[in-house]
Amino acid sequence: MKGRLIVFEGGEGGGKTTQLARSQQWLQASGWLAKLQAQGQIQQLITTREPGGTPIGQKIRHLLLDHTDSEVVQDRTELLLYAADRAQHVEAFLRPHLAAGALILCDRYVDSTIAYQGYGRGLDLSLIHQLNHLATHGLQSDITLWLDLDPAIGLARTDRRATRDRIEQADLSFHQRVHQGFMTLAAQSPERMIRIDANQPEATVAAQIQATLQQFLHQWFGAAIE
Ligand code: T5A
Repeated sequence: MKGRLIVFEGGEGGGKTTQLARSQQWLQASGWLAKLQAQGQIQQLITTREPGGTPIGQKIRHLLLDHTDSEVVQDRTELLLYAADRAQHVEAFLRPHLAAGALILCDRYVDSTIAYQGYGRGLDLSLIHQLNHLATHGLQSDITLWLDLDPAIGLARTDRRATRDRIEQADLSFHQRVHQGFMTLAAQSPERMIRIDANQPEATVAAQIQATLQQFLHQWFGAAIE
């Protein structure tokens, strides 16, 4: 049994968390999950996120996002903390579950570091690629769904919340550079990174994602499902 890793990516307020939950519900309600399990193709469906997919990662997440001290988190510190969170997540969570045959829905992965710390903060991209490799030991997603939304719209959505985390507080130009980063990544690897138009009603976005997932599930397990 070989698990699969499906990653949801995008800028702030793009709807990843909402759509990841909807995809989980759809996989259960549509019967796909039950079929794959009955055929011995998939062991279980699990969801996770970065940062914060492990107990150690939760502590790192707190340092990264809920940091309220007056001390400024330096850009390279931020980069190393995201890499440390990922190293723990990959070894302690993703790899064992994939080896056991899980279908994993993951909120953010390596592309976020390239977009936020590389394009957003302006840190050296080749250094980030090396760090991503160190943290993942080469573990790549099977597909990445990029929820593409104008950063101004995404930030307006997160503005409705009572508080904004440290990265959401960065100015619009930072988030525009992050968006540029995701656009570049999607253009470089269109077969791995699928663009989803996130500037539509929630149900329309969900339908687009379901159609994409359906296509990949057929590709991966098709013969056994027909
Ligand atoms: N980060 C992360 C890095 O800098 N480097 C890294 O390597 C990694 C891994 C993570 C932060 O860390 C940064 C990126 C982030 O800044 P987080 O709390 O996980 O922090 O934050 P986000 O992933 O950005 O989560 P958000 O909740 O801000 O955005 P989502 O998940 O994309 O959006 P969601 O689903 O919560 O929706 C936001 C709001 O919009 C509404 C929802 O109801 C919600 O109110 N909404 C819609 N409204 C209208 N139309 C739609 N289609 C809508 N879909 C959702």
